[in-house]
Amino acid sequence: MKEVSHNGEEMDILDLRKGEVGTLAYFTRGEYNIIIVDYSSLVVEPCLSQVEWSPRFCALCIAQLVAWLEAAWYWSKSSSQIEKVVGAPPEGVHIIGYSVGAHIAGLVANYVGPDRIGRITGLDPTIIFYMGNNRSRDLDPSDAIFVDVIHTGAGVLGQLGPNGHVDFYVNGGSSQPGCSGGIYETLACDHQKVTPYFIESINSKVGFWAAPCPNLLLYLIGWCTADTSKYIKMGEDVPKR
Ligand SMILES: [Ca+2]
Repeated sequence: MKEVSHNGEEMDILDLRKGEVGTLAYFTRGEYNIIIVDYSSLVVEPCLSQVEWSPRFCALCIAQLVAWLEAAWYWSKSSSQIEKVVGAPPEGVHIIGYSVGAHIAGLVANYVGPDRIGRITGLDPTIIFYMGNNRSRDLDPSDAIFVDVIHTGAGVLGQLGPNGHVDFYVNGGSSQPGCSGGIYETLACDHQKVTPYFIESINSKVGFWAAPCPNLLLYLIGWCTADTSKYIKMGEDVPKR
């Protein structure tokens, strides 16, 4: 069960259109139940003041959906009248959120019951509205059994992190190749690049291989080399431990 949360803004990669691109990628891979959460009506530009409360509202609605799926799952398992199990337990749910949506995925944890969400994938969690040490306000490792995060605009439009059990910093995490133009366009491009990276990881035959690095400085000066045995895949097929 995949749930995709997105801003719904035309400029954002994981808008409804891109959510559909991701959905098609999954369907090429296999059978999934995918639910796209569109909360664009809660954050209509330029009135971004709603962002103070709308992520919590959206997270509450997603938590209700998770509870409904769990109830349906228990009911169908115990019913002699139902041949096929429907719904899903919380540990079978994978929430994927981009930018503000990454934090919404984390906020869902504040409203679900004792059974935690199976997996949350945070795509460059935004820095704009979530700063501070109160991790109930943003995405952190306690929000799901497994939290993986990809950073492409870290420290600029995205949070520095770490936000998950594993955090990937693509090309150092802050600046991506192919992003140029004015300062705003470049920064937005870095932030948005995360979604095509993740979508490509769903069906990539070669995968995005990542190596551990102690810090950004060592990476930048080229001193970050790791044994190939320590490489892991980023994205959909990230190892869950
Ligand atoms: Ca949290």
